[in-house]
Amino acid sequence: MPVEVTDSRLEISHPNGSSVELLLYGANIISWKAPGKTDGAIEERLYTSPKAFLDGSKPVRGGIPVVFPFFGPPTRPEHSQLSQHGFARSEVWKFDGIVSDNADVVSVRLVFEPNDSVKAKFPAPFRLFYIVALFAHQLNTSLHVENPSETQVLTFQALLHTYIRTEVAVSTVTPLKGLTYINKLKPGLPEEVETRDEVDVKEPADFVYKLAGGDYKVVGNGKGIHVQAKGFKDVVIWNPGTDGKKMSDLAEGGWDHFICVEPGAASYWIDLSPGSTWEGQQILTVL
Ligand code: TA6
Repeated sequence: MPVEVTDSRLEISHPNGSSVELLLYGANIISWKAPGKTDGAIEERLYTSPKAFLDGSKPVRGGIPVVFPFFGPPTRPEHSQLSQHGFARSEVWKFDGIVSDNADVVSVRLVFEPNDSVKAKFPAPFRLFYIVALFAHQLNTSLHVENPSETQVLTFQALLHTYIRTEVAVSTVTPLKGLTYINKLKPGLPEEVETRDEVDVKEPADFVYKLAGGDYKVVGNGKGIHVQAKGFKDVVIWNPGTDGKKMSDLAEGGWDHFICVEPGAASYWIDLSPGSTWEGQQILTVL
């Protein structure tokens, strides 16, 4: 069966053996297994901490968390009752059907409409759709934000907080040289310009690159993932390093095995006019 649906998860299988495992909680992809283009060995391409909470009690430490309606800690009064990175990653989404099922791609759609709990803390009307499309060597995830209001503008941020599995000691992200970035580890300092041809995260990193171009490669030991983004102007590069010891849901040394490459609207806000829909897409391809 290309798509197995249980009360809490979706399992998507591609004819070539690739697979995706997704929790309805947060529409959080927790696993993407795909073959390399040369050796054909099917490997896990994302990092989900072995200590991640997968029971819906806490946002998942890993995979591809969906961030909406804002990135980072709440900074606006209308978000004062919400937690870091908003609620999309910690609410239960609904399976909304299979979009395609053929030899090339198996894709599904999920939907989230505000429940009473969300409405109480975030009264603006909205609807979210999330399309997950599994190809032979590629995983596309697309977030659609609908503004059903006839009068109100919907203002939000959105980001896909992707944990790319890779060995930090030998991995880099390119191309980021020349981009302006906010160093979140040095709050209050002016923005900086990236001077490195290749960015590594051997030291803790929490960088919001602005107007980043939407085409990145994470490579280590000759293997890696091509990350393309559409609709998301920024990209966040994060790894806590040994500060990860303070995170109860990040396994010891887990920080050595991922780089978060997060296409997003992180440094700017989107104003979605009444009756409109916005889309942000991430395309992950095995190199
Ligand atoms: O995307 C980077 C970041 O904003 C970091 O500042 C760090 O907080 C990370 O997200 C993880 O956030 P979380 O709420 O999942 O612990």
